[in-house]
Amino acid sequence: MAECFSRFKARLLTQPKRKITMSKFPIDLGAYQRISLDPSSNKLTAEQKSALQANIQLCRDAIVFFTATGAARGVGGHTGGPFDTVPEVMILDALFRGNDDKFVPVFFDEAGHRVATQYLMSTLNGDLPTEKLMHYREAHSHLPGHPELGFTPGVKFSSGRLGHMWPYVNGVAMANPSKTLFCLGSDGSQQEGNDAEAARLAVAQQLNVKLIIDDNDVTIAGHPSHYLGGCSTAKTLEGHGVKVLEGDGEDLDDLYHRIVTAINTQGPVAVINHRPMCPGIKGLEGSTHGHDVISVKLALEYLEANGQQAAVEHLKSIKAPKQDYTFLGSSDKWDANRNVFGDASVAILGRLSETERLDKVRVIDSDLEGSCGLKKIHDAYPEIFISSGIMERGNFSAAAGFGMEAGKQGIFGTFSAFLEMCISEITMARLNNSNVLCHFSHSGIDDMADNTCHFGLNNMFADNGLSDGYDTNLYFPADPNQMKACLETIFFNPGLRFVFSTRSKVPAILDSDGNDFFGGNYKFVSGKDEVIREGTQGYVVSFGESLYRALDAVERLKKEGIDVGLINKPTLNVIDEDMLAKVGKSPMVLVVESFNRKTGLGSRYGSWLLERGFTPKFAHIATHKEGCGGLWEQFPHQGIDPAGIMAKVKDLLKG
Ligand SMILES: Cc1ncc(C[n+]2csc(CCOP(=O)(O)OP(=O)(O)O)c2C)c(N)n1
Repeated sequence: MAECFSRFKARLLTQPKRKITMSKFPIDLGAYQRISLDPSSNKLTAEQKSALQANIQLCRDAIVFFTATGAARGVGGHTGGPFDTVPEVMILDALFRGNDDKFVPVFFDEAGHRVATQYLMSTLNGDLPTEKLMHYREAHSHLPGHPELGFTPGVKFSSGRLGHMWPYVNGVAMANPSKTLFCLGSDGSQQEGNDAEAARLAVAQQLNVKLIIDDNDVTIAGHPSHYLGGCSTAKTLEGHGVKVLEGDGEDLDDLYHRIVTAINTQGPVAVINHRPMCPGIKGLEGSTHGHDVISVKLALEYLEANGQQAAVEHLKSIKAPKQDYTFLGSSDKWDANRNVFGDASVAILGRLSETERLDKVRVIDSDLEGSCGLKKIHDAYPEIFISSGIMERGNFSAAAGFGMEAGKQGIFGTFSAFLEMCISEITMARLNNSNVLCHFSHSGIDDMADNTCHFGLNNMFADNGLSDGYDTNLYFPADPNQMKACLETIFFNPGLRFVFSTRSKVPAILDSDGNDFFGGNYKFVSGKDEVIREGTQGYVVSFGESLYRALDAVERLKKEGIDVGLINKPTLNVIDEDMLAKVGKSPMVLVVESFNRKTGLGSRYGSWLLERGFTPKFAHIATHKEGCGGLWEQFPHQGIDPAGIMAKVKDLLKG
């Protein structure tokens, strides 16, 4: 860590300090008061307090403004979390100043979605040009939805998966035994089991880690006090032996007093700050909507009320970019498969009697019901739905336990990125012959301004059992019609079933006559691949949201006289021997996917061909590098858009 910090210092020294230019950023960040605070004094003077209050107002205005540029561009983001924690960040910044020997001066944050804090502080520290803030979450701006070390000037750590930072900071504390460290936390991140482990280690080792927890009783899908009734962050931490200092996060004197008390107390201390989400923002205070990016409308009202007219004008001038490419071979009807999963499940469950549903099915959410389609089931059949916390491992296992008996089904859903967290639980569920239908939305990289830590790349890890094990099937339907058909076939099958979808919408795939490929009497057959287009010069093999892009490439190649075909492989992990032979005997095979190039379909498809003696020209293109932020821009960035696919096919045919 020491080396890591000296690398940063070196970078800061070698980079010319950029002067904060106020010409473009419409809020005068030059007004920020660089005060120092001495932790040996536990009371703020009137001057210190008024400087802090001014800084808090300035930074809250700035956060509302520049996160709202994300709303205006359609790239989303988060306003409430970073807005809430401004008072504690301002105090820490003043404590860090002039106390290098006492602190590791990093605003480690468990809740990586509060990345606006990091960008703002990088700007105030002179590492990031101020006007860059107005490109928050924009593609190629290097300001992605979560902090990425080495990617954004001034950002000093990577974060974004809740409950992953405190355990890490414990280690940083071990590496810096003479210093005090801070870890910004939240009532959401504290729900992860990892934090319970981190608490025990910090207490046992008396690590000098100070947790500064924003307990605003808001996460994405609801209020923890409602859906996790009986749980208290403070009591949980006390139970682990952590000293807890609870109070009102908006009471500056008390907040300061508790922070310095924590500093002056040896060992781990949690400073728990109660406040409503988005205090003082009309229309958002106390609301779960405050978790997301503020709407442009509310931001304009807030900024106007605070006299930030120039910011208002700038916000009004932003136009959202649009993708205007026309994809050949697919319809102009687009839909979000993550919601289609919910609709199709509701339709299927509607065929059961209420008693049967209650007896046979349980759906367990992990605070993402609105994002991954489970909300549809919640709304239709609340009696079988459990709103649970941000506890993917435990929730998956609960779903698996419910599905232990033949004929019963656990249903589980979250983002694909967090499938990586559940691998061990998946193994144990398999060894217990569990029946679980999992929906992992936000797979791959499409529309992922959240960027690299939220990419759903390692989904093939779900198929981690032995060949003689209980059934595990992985499905990635290519369009809404196929999603519905897939669920009709597999919904009540025994074993573990993983269904993937993307954050983005997908168009309906068409046949050569322009009809819905998966419409009419189409029936989904588990384990069967499908010829989308025939070809004589070889095949592109693809699935999910990459299929319509590959189809566009194939159609365009055909127009150029290159006759390649397209195969859809909706059951990702099961070999369709007939199709493999057909493809294997052709001159060329290119696997196209948004999964990790190291662990995706392409990483095994070549072995499957070779094992059977097939030796076509072979390549696989997939996600292979850190994301670029933004939305659809992620595909060309990884070279898996139609242009990238066409270029690779031509390359292969040449070689
Ligand atoms: C391991 C993990 N699970 C789920 C998510 C998705 N997620 C992002 S923020 C969030 C809710 C966070 O609530 P909290 O940390 O209290 O933040 P606040 O709403 O106060 O901003 C969830 C579920 C995630 N980032 N990481």
